[in-house]
Amino acid sequence: MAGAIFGIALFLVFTNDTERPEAEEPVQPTTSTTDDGSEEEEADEEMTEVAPPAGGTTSPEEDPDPAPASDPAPAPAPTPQPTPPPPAPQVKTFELTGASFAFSQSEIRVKQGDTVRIIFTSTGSFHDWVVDTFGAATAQVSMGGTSEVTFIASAKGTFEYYCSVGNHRAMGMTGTLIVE
Ligand SMILES: [Cu+2]
Repeated sequence: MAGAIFGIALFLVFTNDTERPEAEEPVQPTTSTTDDGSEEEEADEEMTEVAPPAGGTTSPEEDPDPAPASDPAPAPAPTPQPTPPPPAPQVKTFELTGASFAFSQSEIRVKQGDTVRIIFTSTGSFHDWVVDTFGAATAQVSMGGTSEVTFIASAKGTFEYYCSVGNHRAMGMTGTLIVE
């Protein structure tokens, strides 16, 4: 297709150059009157009309260039994603039971910032589960009862949890909460 167009353009250019002198020569000698002048104008118009198509093919190609140039401008939209924070805090659930006078689990280990959920069930008499530092305490429940408490382990360290009923703490109903 392009080859054909190019060929036509070449043909037009070639024919223009070659026909021009031939067309002018026969016309000029024979035409000295006003009537012939009009013929010359027609001949010139044909020449000029033929020429534009050759040049016309190049102008449309130049127009599209400015348009795409403006498109890339809005490209820098993507914003760099913030680097993900260190391991996201998790909810860590522990199910403990308490009897007289001990907890089923003597140590609980979590990471700082973790949300700690304690589900405490008494398998003995009246008991609860308490950590003073984080203000965490379940309700006091009797045998078979369950109570839970949720808190955030906001500080690192080793903390004692215990049963606050009677002298159960002194009787050894304690455990260790380790926040790393
Ligand atoms: Cu107790």
